[in-house]
Amino acid sequence: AGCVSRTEQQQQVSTDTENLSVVIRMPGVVPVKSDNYLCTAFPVPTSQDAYIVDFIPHANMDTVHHMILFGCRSPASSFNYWDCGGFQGTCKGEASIMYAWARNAPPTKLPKDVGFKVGRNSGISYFVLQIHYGDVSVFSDHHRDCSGLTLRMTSKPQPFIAGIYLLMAVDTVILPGNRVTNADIACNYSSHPIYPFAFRTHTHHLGKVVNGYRIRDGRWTLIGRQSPQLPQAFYPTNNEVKVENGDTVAARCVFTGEGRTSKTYIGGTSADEMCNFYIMYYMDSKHAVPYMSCMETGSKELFQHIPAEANLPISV
Ligand code: IYT
Ligand code: CU
Ligand code: CU
Repeated sequence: AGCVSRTEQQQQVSTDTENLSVVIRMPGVVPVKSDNYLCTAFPVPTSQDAYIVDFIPHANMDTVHHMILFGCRSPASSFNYWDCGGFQGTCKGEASIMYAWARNAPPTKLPKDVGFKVGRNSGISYFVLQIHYGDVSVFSDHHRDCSGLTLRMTSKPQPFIAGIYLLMAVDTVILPGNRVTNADIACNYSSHPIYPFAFRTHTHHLGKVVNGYRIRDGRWTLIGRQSPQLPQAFYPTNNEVKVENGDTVAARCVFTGEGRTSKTYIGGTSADEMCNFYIMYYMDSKHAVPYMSCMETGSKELFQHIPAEANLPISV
């Protein structure tokens, strides 16, 4: 869908001196196997600072399982497109996730006056679009796919900067047959206030539910909870939860080892697991920090107070 010539398709449409639209699409690809992950890169079209203020997906529901937009200094490959499911990956060095679209999930909207800052100063010189193609049998007619998205950008400084706080477990081991394994993550927050407005969960097949919280004076306030078996998009947060200096940010992933005959570790393949809770926030642009992460294991003492809902399943 949406395939036009390469020159036409990867276009920048200047609407006036301030506003710019960038169209990022797959260059007419034919996935060759089910669960193919393909990536394409696109340079940020300006060396000055620019702000992404809206994402408009162009994805074919029949073929695309999910797509993720990353920002980085340089892409993992200089080809038109490449297989980014395996060792090659998306970016050379650090990658930051800015947008996720998943089949059957509502699209994420940035709040008014909020933008993702890109451009050489921000360390984001390239966009890398990753598309997970699901069932490949729809390509038996060899048609080409040009799914992707349009970024609406402006050079006008935004009052608030969007950012991502990633909580991830690094040392979880799930024992075979074990009915419940919790992966607990927590970090003290010691920076300027952030205002979470969307969240995304990610595990592989063994994840049942993932919850994220702010803890203040011993009180746990839910930022978001979701089943990672539902489409892994960014969902709006349940409450307006401001996170500020002195708070703790925490997450729990609930896994089951049922159906496995050996230990499952954190890793990149679908036989491994991951435990991720992404918080998309905005922050006053005066002291914007666009990317933060937490990889500390939460203590037993802290997590004995986690609300019981954290272990309740979500129907899929
Ligand atoms: C080991 C793990 O949990 N990897 C996650 C989180 C992660 C994301 C990014 C780690 C790093 C990153 O630069 I961006 I280091 C992970 O790979 N998650 C996948 C995608 O890579 C985004 C996911 O779908 O959430
Ligand atoms: Cu997918
Ligand atoms: Cu993963």
